Amino acid sequence: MTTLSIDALPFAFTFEPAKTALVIIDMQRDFVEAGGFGASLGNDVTRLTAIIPAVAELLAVCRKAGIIVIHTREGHKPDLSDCPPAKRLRGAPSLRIGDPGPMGRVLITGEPGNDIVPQLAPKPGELVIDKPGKGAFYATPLEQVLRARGITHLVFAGVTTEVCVQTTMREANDRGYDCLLIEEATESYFPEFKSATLEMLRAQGAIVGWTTHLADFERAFTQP
Ligand code: TIU
Repeated sequence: MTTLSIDALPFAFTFEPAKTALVIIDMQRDFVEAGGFGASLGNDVTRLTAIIPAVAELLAVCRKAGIIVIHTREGHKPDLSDCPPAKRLRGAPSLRIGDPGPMGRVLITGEPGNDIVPQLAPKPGELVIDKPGKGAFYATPLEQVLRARGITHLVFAGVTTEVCVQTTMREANDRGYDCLLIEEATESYFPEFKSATLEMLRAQGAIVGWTTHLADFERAFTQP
């Protein structure tokens, strides 16, 4: 049994790689490319596109270490039966969920925009969880999958920090998982929301979880 310790905030994050999963949240074209759902809400997607190399590096480290990799995708069925009208009708986006856009129907499973970006494409054997909500535990088999594999610790990356990443970390925390978020591998359309989220997650003695830097995470695997 190997136990590793990572320099993290608010204190060291200790975990067994064999009982740990990497969860990459919603690194989909719909959020990180122009013409998708994120852009339709009025956001500048360039901040999110910029983290793809860091997420790819984290993914490579975890794959090499044999850590289970789980990818999530936010999206809805083509008939929108799993999309609450409150979600589709809220606000005044340039395109609503299900409308045809430059990358196919917005936020619909199976459409080009719903794909994970090619740089982070899942490998055979990696789990892909399609989710209708912001949290990856809501209306998905994620908890069952983690329990079946004996996972106790989760490493998080993806977008957006304060929406789907934070929601999923809170859901995971309430289910008893120790959660670590990699700072360079997550991003928000709003820099101030990212920094506030990092602070609130780790405040009060890791009330929701831990944060660390990609370099510190990598060091744990290279140190003798
Ligand atoms: N809008 C926004 O910041 N995020 C989302 O709608 N979904 C995710 O965070 N994946």
